[in-house]
Amino acid sequence: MAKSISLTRYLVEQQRVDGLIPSQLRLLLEVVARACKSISHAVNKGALGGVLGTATSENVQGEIQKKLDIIANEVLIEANEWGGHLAAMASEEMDGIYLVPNRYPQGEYLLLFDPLDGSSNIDVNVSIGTIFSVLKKPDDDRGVEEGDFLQPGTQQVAAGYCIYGPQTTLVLTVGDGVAMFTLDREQGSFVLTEENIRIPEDTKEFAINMSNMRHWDEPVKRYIDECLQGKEGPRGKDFNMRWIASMVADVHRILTRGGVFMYPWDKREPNKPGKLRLMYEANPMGWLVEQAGGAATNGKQRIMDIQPTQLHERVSVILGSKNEVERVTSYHSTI
Ligand code: P6P
Repeated sequence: MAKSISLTRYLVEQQRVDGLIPSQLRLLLEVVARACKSISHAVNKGALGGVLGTATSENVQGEIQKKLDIIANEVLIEANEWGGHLAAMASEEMDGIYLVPNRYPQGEYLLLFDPLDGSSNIDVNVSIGTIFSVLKKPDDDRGVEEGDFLQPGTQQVAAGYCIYGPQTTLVLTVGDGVAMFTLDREQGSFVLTEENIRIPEDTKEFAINMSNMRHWDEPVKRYIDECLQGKEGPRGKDFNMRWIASMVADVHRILTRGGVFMYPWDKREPNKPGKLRLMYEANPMGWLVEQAGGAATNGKQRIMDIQPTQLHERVSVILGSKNEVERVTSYHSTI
């Protein structure tokens, strides 16, 4: 049996061979992975751990927080604030940025995360996950401010997610392809189980919340309608549909077997560009998908080229198999 490669060994070898992972970034990624192990443990306890259900608070998005949202956020903050690799953090669950306390050494990285994406699935035992993105802070001695986080996705130095499903799997890129690590609970370590992930450029599977159909813009309606026409329609093939309502789970499926995921702008809240968040959902997922040979746009431009103006800004998301994303995007340019 091939010798198993731990996340630690993988990162050390990436650091040694490619120099892609400076030691401080390697430390950061290992700390995030350990935090995800703790979150996985809490998630797996479910009702036995008294962690299901809602908390009494709302997050910056005005959404009622689940108990596990708050637990996951606290685990990530506590795990990362003392190591000296970070200057500050930002989370879907916190209004403003979190500066590393002065009692700890300041690092050169900024960590952004959605601590537990897919919260609506927590209480019904469906896969959820942690999404994270790493940026570098500006090279100056002044204190970090929120504006320092407002960098386009192309500036990410690492991105990934950890999915808490039948397996707990960490999926990571540092710009040299996508690797997957499955948690070996007996050893307590993440073990490399896939690397150089490639998304097929074509697909017969789309993921979208069909209940919003009447609210979509015409290009999205056209694309989905053509898929639904199947063999008899202009696509000349039948399509399958999936919607888990957990972006981490839908993206993991796409990284594993292809597909296109869409959460487009719709008329319900016309002033919002979309539902999903740019900085800690669309950018990290967009980079992972691109690193696996896929594409990620907001219907009009590459997601990772978007210049953020707000920490919690939202974006329309179309990502996955390259040829399908290009098709949907081309329909937007013909309106
Ligand atoms: P809807 C989860 O709340 C999330 O942010 C994504 O993970 C998911 O893709 C989407 O929202 C689901 O939204 O409107 O279908 O419940």
